Amino acid sequence: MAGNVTFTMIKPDAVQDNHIGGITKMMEEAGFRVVAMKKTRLSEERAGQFYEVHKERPFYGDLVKYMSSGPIVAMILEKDNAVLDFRTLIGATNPAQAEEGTIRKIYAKSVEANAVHGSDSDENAQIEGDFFFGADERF
Ligand code: YYY
Ligand code: MG
Repeated sequence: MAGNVTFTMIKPDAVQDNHIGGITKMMEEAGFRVVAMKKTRLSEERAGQFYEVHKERPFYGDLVKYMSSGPIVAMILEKDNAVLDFRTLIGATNPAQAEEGTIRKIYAKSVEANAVHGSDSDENAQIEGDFFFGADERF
């Protein structure tokens, strides 16, 4: 059965450009409830840990630098079928391939600066949420 939470980050460019509100509004209007929310900045070491699954990929070094280049907003979101419905809401990794009306189509600047992260499985949603939030930060 599909789980009911996913994890997202609003990435540094979108935070820098004052799109926290616009992006969060799209999430809420799509039926997601904010369970946890935090503005923070990842060190290179923490960003490296978060994206460890991509360690062997050619873009890993740049991605880690980018994700630690400025503050991000981390969130746990709740909705039925959260992981898949959220991937639909954000659109393709490469914004040039993202559907009209998706968060990445509207806010992404490039494949790397693609506005938001979204978990790719229920298991990773749990792991990624736990990476940022304790039990007393979820409501
Ligand atoms: O899950 P998603 O964020 O859509 O893409 P992933 O394939 O997991 O890659 C994570 C992250 O890495 C992506 O959001 C941007 C960056 N990236 C990149 O900079 N260049 C690529 N060719 C692929 C991904
Ligand atoms: Mg991914």
